[in-house]
Amino acid sequence: MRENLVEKRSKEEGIKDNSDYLRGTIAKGLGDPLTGAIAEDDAKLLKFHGSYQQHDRDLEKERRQQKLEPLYQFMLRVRIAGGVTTPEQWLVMDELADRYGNGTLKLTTRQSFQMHGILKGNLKPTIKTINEALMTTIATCGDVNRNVMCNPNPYQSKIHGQVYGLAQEVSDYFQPKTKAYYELWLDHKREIEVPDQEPLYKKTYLPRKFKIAFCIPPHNDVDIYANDLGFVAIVEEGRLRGFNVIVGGGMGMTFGDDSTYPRLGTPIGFVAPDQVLPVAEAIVSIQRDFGNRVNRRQARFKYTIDNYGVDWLKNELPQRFDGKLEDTKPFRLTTNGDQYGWVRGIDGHWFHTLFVENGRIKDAEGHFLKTAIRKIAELGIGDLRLTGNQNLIIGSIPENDKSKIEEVLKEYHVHEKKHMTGLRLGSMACVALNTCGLAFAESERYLPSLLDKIDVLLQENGLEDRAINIRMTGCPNGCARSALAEIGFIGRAPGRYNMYLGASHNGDRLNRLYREMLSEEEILAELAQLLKDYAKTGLPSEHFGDYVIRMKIV
Ligand code: SRM
Ligand code: SF4
Repeated sequence: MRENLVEKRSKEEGIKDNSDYLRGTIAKGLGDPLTGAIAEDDAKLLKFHGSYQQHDRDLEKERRQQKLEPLYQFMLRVRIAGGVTTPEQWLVMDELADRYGNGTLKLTTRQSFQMHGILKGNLKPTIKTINEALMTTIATCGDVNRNVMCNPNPYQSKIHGQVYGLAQEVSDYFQPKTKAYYELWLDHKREIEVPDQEPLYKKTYLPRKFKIAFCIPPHNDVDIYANDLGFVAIVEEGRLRGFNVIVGGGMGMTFGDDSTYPRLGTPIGFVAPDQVLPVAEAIVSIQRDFGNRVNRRQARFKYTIDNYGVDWLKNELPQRFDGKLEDTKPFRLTTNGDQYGWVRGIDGHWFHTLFVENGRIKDAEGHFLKTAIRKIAELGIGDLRLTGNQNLIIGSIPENDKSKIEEVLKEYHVHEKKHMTGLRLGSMACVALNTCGLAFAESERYLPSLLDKIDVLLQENGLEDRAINIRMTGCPNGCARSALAEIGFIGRAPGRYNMYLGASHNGDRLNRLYREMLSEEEILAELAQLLKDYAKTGLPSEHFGDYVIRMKIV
């Protein structure tokens, strides 16, 4: 049976197998001056190094008319476990975005940085500089474990520090061991006498991407149920007892293919803190050995679990994990959004969560966010923390320096909470056009203007302060986790969206399809009625997602 599967395995499996531990012919392609691109197979391997080959989709037609190849450029993703960066690291990213990127930074839904628009010849100096600043791009993409998420705001308790430490440990542990990355980007000499080894991943790595997150109830700002593997901290009498283990979450689907679907993670038990790494390794190895290597659309861990069954997983686990999986412990999540404004941490330092529209750090007319954060980083105090909702926390600020931060934000007109509706503060959009090759419709560039119009409806109905999560993606891959939005939009075609309603406000229930292929006018007409009814018949503290379920609207 497995013999046959090897013969039928997907093209990507062959590419990984023959890549000499992720080297392929990337080095040769980078040096080819005749094209801005690299070879197709190498572009797949490049993902493991943290970069996607893209082209500017806005310029597609024009370039074709001019008989030029597409304007090839590269996106780089930078890995920071738990999203915590120093001011010095921020300044490096800020400068690189201007020097080699498109002058902006994207804070992603997994607490990473993305830079867009890097030309082939600039990839190496960019990656090198990132590494010199003690950050890395390795394994931010590709069939490996990705950036490990963790609640970045330590205001609640000491537990945050402990959990963050574990997230870092897990993130480091699951990085690939190949030396290809260091040779290609950091000029390390290849040591032929010390052959590469991937004790965990082996030569073909994982069947598909793998995502791990940690959350500390009651906050679910990492969307724990959207991950292949989630750890929910269980705190008793102020002490970290351990973690509930949740497996098989994922958001992606393909239109017209019912065998693909978003899936919430399933809790399978509880482990002590020192069992996190061993249980994670066992689970990753199960996915390595049983994940589908024939059909990439069925290769995520969620399908492995649904294919073999949760009971099978629980039986397989003890064969690879010596520790004890106890019964899942009760926990309560309240929200998957961020809490904005200043809060004081247990060490007396201050943390300011700032809304960053769709995670894009840029200067725009009347709103100089990029400059403001650079000025804050130049003060050299505290740290800068990326949240899983594409926002930024200006963290660890001593009491005496708080006013300095406020002055900079004011000077550069950075929007403050009071100017925004609860809906906008709960909004997220994926990148989509012009860089994402998979986008069917606009997302990041469109959602703000749609929200301007929805804001009017909210004001008409006195709902401007209600916290409602709204998320948009330009295709059904779900990068902004739109399946977990109380109001979700997924792009179908330019200017057309499917509308989904009814996810819970805390990220533990998926939404459902409400209408298909809506234009903006149709979206606003639907929302005008829904919001009017919600204002009239919604219960005082009832979340919009719960309301549409109670009223059987979906
Ligand atoms: Fe994603 C592919 C952007 C978080 C599910 N994602 C992509 C690519 C690389 C497009 C591509 O393959 O060519 C997008 C790059 C666009 C660009 O121009 O930058 C892209 N994904 C993003 C980011 C930047 C969205 C954002 O606006 O913040 C997020 C980067 C996270 C990070 O720092 O690592 C991002 N992607 C997610 C998430 C959310 C999460 O992980 O919590 C998901 C849903 C969860 C999941 O994995 O199930 C997600 N991205 C996908 C998928 C669908 C995977 C699937 O199982 O079907 C793809 C397509 C694929 O893998 O084939 C994809
Ligand atoms: Fe691109 Fe689709 Fe992800 Fe949006 S959801 S970034 S359109 S892959």
